[in-house]
Amino acid sequence: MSPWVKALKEKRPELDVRIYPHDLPREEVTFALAWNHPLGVFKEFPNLKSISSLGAGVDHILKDPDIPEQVQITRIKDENLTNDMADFTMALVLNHMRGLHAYKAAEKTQTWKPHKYKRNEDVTVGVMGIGTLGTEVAHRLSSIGFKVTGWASSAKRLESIKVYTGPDERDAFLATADILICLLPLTPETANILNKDNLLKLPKQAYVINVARGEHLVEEDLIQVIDAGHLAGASLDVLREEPLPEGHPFWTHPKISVTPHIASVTDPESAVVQLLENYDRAQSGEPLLNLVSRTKGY
Ligand code: OXD
Repeated sequence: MSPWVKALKEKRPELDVRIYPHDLPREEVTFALAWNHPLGVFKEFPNLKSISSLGAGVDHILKDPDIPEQVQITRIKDENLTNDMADFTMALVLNHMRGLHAYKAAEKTQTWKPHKYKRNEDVTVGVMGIGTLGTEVAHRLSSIGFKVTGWASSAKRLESIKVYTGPDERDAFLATADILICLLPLTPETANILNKDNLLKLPKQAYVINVARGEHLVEEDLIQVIDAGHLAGASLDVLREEPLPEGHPFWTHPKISVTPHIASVTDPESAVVQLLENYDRAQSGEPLLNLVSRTKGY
């Protein structure tokens, strides 16, 4: 049984849960849960009220042009998801700060060579995307001594963190980020934002972490900018094509680390509580939790 069905049934045994496309009376379905669904399928469900993403992102739903206008879209906001993201980005930042990749590589040649390191307070981490996840990441890094800046599409206030706003302040933000963490939602405005022009606006020897979506990054540009010596390297948890294809240059690039989209994985047991709450709200016509704006794209 899928872990989602198991978790839903444990909390609400009487709920009729079906898995697409099997045994699914199309007109009876009012509430759908989705992750990378086959595009166009939602047209088949005339009484659908709501679709919930099974993760924090909704780009995989919004890219479907055939979702009827009245269908509401929600996403998961969950303490575990948020904490896991903050833990993972801190691990990547600290790994980079102390050069652990380089020591791992040095084991191959049995080389004992200490490197100098910087202290947290001498480094600025720029967080791109100050939503639920970005806010927690920014606060956590600030709590362990980093200077932290943020960039968001609309004005945001965070205690002791300067948040730059919109396209006009993007260059100024990029210039602050010794380590850049991308946590943006994927929208037409943010796709390919990690391109050569913007990567070159980061300080020399900056480090890039992408835990948002592969489509934010122009892959060839990243390699060029690292190989030209402008960037120190990158950690990528999300890729344009997942799994990353065999033979892709990222696998063997000495300054690029790849992880298989595991920064923060939704835990069905904790997430089903809000899914069931939204299911009840959708049935009774009440406003849904964690609703997404289809125009904004997040
Ligand atoms: C998400 C993800 O959106 O895991 O939750 O990428």
